[in-house]
Amino acid sequence: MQDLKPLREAILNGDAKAAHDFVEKALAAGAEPLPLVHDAMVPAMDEVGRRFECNEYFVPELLISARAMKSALELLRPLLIARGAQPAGRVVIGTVKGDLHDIGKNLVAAMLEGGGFDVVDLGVNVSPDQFVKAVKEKGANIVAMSALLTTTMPSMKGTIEALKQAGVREQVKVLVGGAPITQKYADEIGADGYSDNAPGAVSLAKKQLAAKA
Ligand code: B1M
Repeated sequence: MQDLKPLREAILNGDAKAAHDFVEKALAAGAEPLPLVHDAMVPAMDEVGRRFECNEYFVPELLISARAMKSALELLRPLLIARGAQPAGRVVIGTVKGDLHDIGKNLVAAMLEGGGFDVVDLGVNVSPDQFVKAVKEKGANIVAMSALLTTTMPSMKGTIEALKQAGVREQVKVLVGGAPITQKYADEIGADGYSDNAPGAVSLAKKQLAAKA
């Protein structure tokens, strides 16, 4: 069994090139993709999340670790799909209508991917109808919305209403986040969960799906 410590370290240190090179060489030497993900990369991202929660890591460290994870995953994704690996769930994510802030949303999307989720990123300025359409087309079981402006927060409520009207509200767990969002607001609009950070969003998504099963 290959020593996976350098891959774990590369992700913890946010070294995208080292992570990518390690995976490339490991695959060329005949390594199976799944253990690389499950035994090194996902635990490394879990550790990144833990360090973030105890203020050892901050947003810049999250961003570079997520980028390293992404660059290694790009090599692995087609192989995992070909081997029929089941994603943890399928998430449709976007920044709500009227809002163009995407740094936090991108971080959440990358961390969710790192956590084994299949992520459909709709980008920014996403209308309630676009969320509904994506849920139907992609068969998502999680909708994750981000808002950074107090003026765009109501679009989260609008999206939940649109999901209800389209008859798909029960199919999905709705998770919300972004600087002005609070647990109180999430409760008021009928969301299933709220997180104030990206690693927390991954734990929340896992918890919500486990509760649904
Ligand atoms: Co704007 N902006 N901005 N801005 N901007 C804020 C948000 C603001 C607080 C600045 C301020 O006034 N102090 C303010 C909002 C005030 C308010 O609504 N009360 C503001 C404003 C007013 C505006 C404009 C209106 C300015 C103007 O044009 N007059 C305009 C609006 C444009 C629009 O969206 N329609 C605007 C524009 C911009 C830029 C384009 C210049 C740029 C965005 C670039 C980009 O995103 N590509 C920008 C930026 C960079 C900011 C600040 C400085 C930083 C935001 C950021 O990226 N934070 C911001 C001030 C601030 O927040 N300190 C500000 C880092 C990021 C990692 O954190 O996004 O909070 P965050 O994400 C976190 C968590 O919130 C959580 O996890 C992430 C990682 O831990 N999270 C989720 C986020 N989404 C989640 C979803 C989940 C779960 C967790 O789902 C489950």
